[in-house]
Amino acid sequence: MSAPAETPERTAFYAKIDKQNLTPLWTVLGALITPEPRSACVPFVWRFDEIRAAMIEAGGLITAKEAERRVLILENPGLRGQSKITTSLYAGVQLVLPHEVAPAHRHSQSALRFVLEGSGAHTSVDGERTEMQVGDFVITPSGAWHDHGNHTDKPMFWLDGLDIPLIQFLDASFLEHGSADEQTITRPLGDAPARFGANMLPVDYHPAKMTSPIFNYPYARSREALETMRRSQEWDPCHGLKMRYINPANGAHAMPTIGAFLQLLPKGFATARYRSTDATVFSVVEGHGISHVGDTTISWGPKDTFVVPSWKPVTHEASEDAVLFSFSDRPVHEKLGIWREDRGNA
Ligand code: GTQ
Repeated sequence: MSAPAETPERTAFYAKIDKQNLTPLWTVLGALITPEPRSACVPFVWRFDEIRAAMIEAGGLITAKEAERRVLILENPGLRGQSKITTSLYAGVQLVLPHEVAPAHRHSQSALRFVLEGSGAHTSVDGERTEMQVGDFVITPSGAWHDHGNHTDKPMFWLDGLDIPLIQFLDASFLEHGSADEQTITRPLGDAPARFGANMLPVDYHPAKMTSPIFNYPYARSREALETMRRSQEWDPCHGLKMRYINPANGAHAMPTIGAFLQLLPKGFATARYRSTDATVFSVVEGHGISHVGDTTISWGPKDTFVVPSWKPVTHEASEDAVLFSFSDRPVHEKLGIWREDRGNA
């Protein structure tokens, strides 16, 4: 449906009411309410070796402390200048060099980290530290104090995913800086996984937050789960073997605004055409392959990041055993009752 034709009388009327901050719906309705999602977000891949080289250069230009967070934002080519990887989500690659600290702060935005390179650097969340390994999925809840540090002798790189654009859209951003660079540690290493990650909960535990009390989901455990499950040879045509990271207290997504997933595609597996309303960011953990996203073909390998916009049909083909981490705003769609998927004929 095209907009009604312009006539001299209509044009004059639009100009007159414009001064009253009024505008006719019928000229914009087709762009406002579309038959299906029409996103400005485009399919794209960032290669880790290129990001890494730029990050090392950034490491020579600014310290983590001066930058607060030394991050290069992965900006979607269709959304340049907006600090967005999808319409609702932000992603960046963060570098913490040996003996650096990224100082303590807290904000209303929820954050995830997915570790790309390095071993043993830490993040502290509300008084508890966790040491990070490649493939670990680490979260900082909305409102939680967090600082990052690296006591190892190697640089540490991770992918950050935050709901910055969503919180910006809602005009709900709050930020506070800590009184010291590093927050006081009040709980021993491993406390949260013991309390909440052993298929038990403290008997009188009542969740105080919508975010999972687990803040590190170690790759070793998640990977082992996939490896054990593959023996059953029960493959989903669209996803291979795909798992969802959960809040163990209620089975919901680990965070209220961002869902995260880990999937295994065995060598030679080609997924069936799939689309969903939640634009999704993928981080390749293991293996090489290609994905067709709409009309775009993306080839990928370990540590590359690629994006699938809302409602763009996607297929993945793994040329060797592949593991993909991904995150999206799916929990928001689900809570609003607007999440849709299309599994084609699968
Ligand atoms: O580590 O707290 O990539 O506050 C952007 C904003 C990371 C962080 C980002 C942040 C952080």
